[in-house]
Amino acid sequence: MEYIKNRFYEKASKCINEYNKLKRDHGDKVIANVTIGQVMTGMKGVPSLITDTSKLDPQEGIRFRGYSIPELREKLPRLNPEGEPLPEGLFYLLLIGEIPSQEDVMNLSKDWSTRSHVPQHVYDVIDAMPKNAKPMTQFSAAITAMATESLFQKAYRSGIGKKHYWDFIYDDVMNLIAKLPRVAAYIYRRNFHNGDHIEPNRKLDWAGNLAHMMGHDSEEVKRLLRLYMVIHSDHEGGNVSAHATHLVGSALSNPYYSFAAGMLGLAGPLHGYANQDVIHWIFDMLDELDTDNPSKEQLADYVKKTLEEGRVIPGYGHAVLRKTDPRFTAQQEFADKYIKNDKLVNIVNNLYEVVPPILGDIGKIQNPWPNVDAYSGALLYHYGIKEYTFYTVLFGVSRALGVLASLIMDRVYGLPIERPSSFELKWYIEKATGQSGSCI
Ligand code: CMX
Repeated sequence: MEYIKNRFYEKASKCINEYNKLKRDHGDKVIANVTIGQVMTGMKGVPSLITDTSKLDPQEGIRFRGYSIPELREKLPRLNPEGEPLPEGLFYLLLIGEIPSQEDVMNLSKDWSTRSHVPQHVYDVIDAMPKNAKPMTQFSAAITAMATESLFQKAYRSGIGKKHYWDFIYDDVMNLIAKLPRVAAYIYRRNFHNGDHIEPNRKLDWAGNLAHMMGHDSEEVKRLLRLYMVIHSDHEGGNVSAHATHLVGSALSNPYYSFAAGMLGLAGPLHGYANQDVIHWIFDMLDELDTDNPSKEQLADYVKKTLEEGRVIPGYGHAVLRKTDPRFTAQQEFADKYIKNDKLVNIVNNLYEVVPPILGDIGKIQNPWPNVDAYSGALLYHYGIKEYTFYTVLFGVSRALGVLASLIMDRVYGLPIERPSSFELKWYIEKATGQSGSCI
């Protein structure tokens, strides 16, 4: 599928010139000051990364190469007029910056299908782990084990020059993305369906095949997973999974290592683990209240109790967003259209009314509104994917599209190894007050 690679490089080579010119002519230009507060709140708002694939506006939410989620649902190619856009099209957009034609998307889908073979030793690595190893433990180990396939690693050892790195990274990325549904489905069937594995159907698209290999072959699940894979793919460069992938890639670690690092970050409760935590937290609540249909008053009391225990409300809040996440809204619209009278979906909708005012009243929480993770579990659960410890793996499969498209761009630009400065606490205290602190 060389024509996609060629089309990508034709566009990307213009960016290299602009990158080099900016570095050469404007390297001394000051673009921001950094406050102590920013250092102490996770470097929020410090411009320090180049990410072209998507941009997150605090009020409006994510735009992928300039397109909002509603625009993408309208413009990206799909298999039928009623369906959701194909993630292949979203990846093409992230990589090349153009809405692809139907033919481009079908070609990419075929390309990924031909690259999707997973070597036996990867399955052996998964099978060597105890069944109670968390799905994300198995997923990240499998991705690391696939590094034996890295073309970039081999080419680097053979002495290729820096300007050719992107070429091998590109093929590693395509191969890795192509294999992820098989790996994810393998873990799912191993853990939850007695290792009764299902072979891929080469005629299906990337997300459709994932649904098929998981054993959820209905059109409804395929449609849901296509939407899911599109909306979870990218959230600009500073989130933990994107930043970790980019950071590890800056050491020229191969894409398998880089992405495995990103997945280990996604597995954290403040990031992608929140999608399973939401369902876990709701089920704990239903157990405690001994009902499957809690009133809004009961929900409010349970939210307050969770906060009093010093815990976070999973699925709510965001480091950048200051409004309801449009990824939440896209899933709510999907539920409104296709799902009637589902108890879990109703609870998630009621929580949307109950939680924000309670979080808002606390004062310190910057964003009381729901994020993507507040809704996704209820949809998966409705369609029979009830094994919620697996949900973060699905997030991970999707996240590959964004962070790995960016990784190719990183090597196109030839970005250097990343190395911000660190100082002792007392250095900051001295900067702020002129006095030295008493900390060790
Ligand atoms: N429930 C309770 N407290 C919350 C909260 C929530 N949902 N969101 C933020 N807070 C608290 C923070 O823990 C912090 O408390 P301390 O000052 O005591 O440490 C305070 O409010 C200020 O935090 P913030 O500036 O509003 O938010 P951060 O940028 O620090 O954190 C996030 C953002 C997402 C980690 C946080 O909102 C959170 O923990 N949410 C719940 C977990 C979750 O849904 N994560 C998924 C995010 C989306 C994704 O990456 O998948």
